[in-house]
Amino acid sequence: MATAVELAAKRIKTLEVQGARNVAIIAIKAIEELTTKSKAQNKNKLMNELSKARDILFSSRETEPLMRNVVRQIIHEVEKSKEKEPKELATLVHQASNKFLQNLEASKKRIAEIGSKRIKSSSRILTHCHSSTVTYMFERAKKEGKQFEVICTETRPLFQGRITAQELIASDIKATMIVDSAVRFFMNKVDLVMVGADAITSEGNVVNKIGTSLIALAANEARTPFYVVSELLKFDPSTVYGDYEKIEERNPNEIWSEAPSKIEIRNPAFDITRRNFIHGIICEEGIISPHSVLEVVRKRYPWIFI
Ligand code: RUB
Repeated sequence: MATAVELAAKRIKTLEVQGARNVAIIAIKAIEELTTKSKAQNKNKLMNELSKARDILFSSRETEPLMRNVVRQIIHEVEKSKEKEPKELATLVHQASNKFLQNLEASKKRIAEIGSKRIKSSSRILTHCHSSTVTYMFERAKKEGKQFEVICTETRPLFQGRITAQELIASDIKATMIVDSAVRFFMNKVDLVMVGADAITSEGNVVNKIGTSLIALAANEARTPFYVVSELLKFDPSTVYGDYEKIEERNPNEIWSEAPSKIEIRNPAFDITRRNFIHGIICEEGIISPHSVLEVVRKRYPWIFI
């Protein structure tokens, strides 16, 4: 029978659970379940189980630094603890997981509070893909009584834009769906672009759903402000030490399932938007310049660099 960790990894891989926050949350819960159900007799055995779980979760999707940061930190806390009893260590994991879940929730609220100030009643905003952080911010602005409008891209090949559109109409926010290639057509008709993030690099570049960088170029050309709405825990510390953020390449079937065999299909899931095209990163520390991101992360989350 599949373990909680294997099940979580499968749900992440198949995109049943998507978006960096949701991926991190399900991974945290799976690690917690593993330790509470573990039959490990000693700390060494528990550590083995945890490192296997980490490998399974990390290989489910490549471009998920938020998940990696929190899972790594929870395991690190177990490792450095003087406690030897697996039961006590499970309690420690439970506490650490809860702390992370609460922090993620608090960041989401703070980001919504800050970001919604950039949304006016008359605003028309373009977004791409489905970011739970972005839609939560829109819901907050709506609750504040603002009558704005959101243009959602379909987000081929897997149409996550439909999830965004459905969530928006459920919150009574006016939503318009467009194909991805219509972005330039609408760029002069929107006041702002607001997108989520999967990863933030040490240079302040942002990795998000494929197509985001093209949208940023179009926004730049049309002089439309382009904001990234994201927790700072999506920062990837390995980029400080020279690594490039890995870009997940998905199954070609998602693009064309019955394609002629001679055609090569490429299906990168994410792309990189250069910091020069980003007006600001709306995060739990405020609206910051992408240039200052490393400094802000060092202050707020020093443990991320372990
Ligand atoms: C989702 C995506 C989202 C970010 C941010 O891609 O690119 O914009 O993950 O989402 P996928 P959130 O559907 O391939 O996971 O704000 O929810 O973390």
